[in-house]
Amino acid sequence: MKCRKCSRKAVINMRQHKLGLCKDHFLEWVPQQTQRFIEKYKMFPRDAKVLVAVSGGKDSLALWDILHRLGYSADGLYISLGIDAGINYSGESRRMSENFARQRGLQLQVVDIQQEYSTSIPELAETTQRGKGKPCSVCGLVKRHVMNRIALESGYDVLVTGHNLDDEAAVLFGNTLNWLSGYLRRQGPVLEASPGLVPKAKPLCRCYERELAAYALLRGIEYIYEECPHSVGAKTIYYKELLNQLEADRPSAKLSFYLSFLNAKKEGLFAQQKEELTTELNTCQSCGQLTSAPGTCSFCRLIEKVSPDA
Ligand code: Q46
Ligand code: ZN
Ligand code: ZN
Repeated sequence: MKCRKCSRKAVINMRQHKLGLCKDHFLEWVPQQTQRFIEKYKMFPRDAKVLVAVSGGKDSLALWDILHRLGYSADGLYISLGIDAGINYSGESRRMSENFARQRGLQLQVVDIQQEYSTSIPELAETTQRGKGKPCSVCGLVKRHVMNRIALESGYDVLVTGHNLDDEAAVLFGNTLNWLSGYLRRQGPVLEASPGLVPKAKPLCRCYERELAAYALLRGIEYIYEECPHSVGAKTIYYKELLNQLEADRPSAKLSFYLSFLNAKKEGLFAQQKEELTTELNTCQSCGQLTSAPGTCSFCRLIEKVSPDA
């Protein structure tokens, strides 16, 4: 197959776009596409101070690389969760993130949960029983809290994450199967700012995972190949497999599923649903972030359970 733009040999055939590209044109095309989506979904302006949530995996490092190449002021935030599970997952992913930043002269902030809060995600999950031993529920809560805290403290305009189309389509599939209208209403490329919360954006939400893996490889980005060991058995992985089967028979099925959803939302699906009341917000007595709970926020209550003196 030949490159659509220069007739050299294509390194990637993207059946979903009916497009084959050579290495140089593919590495040009991915950032161009990302820039197009940033503008189309009004994610953030050219001069925004951007904080990239970095996990050491291909998607978040590719996103940081792309934003850097596009000329954005983008710093990284890595949260060390204390997950080992026999493969030193947190240690390795931190090393990949730090190497990436060092090699490119980029700023990376590291928040080590063990150091800051004298606990780890597995310990929090075990002690609090939240999520019945599965740490993903506490992990999500901790990450959201820390990301928002750092973004607010350091004056970032937007927090971006490396969620790709496969992630978004799988989450959408799960939300639709169960008609979780509250989640469906909030799902999208942008989560706008609300009192006490920095806006969030997903600039790669229309990029296939396969395209990002190819981008990372061709750009020579070193990343951690292993997924978090706790993701094994997650429903989203099962949904991804199902959607991959569908995509194999019908190229671009994932993309049209996601785009049709965004269009339906734009045309007013869920418009009747009332916004959750956000007026009753209190300042957490412990950390100062805004919370709908009286007294302390759910993050601080979680930490208090394992280290009452923290
Ligand atoms: S890091 Fe955390 Fe994920 Fe690992 S413990 Fe679950 S939520 S799977 S994105
Ligand atoms: Zn070419
Ligand atoms: Zn708090």
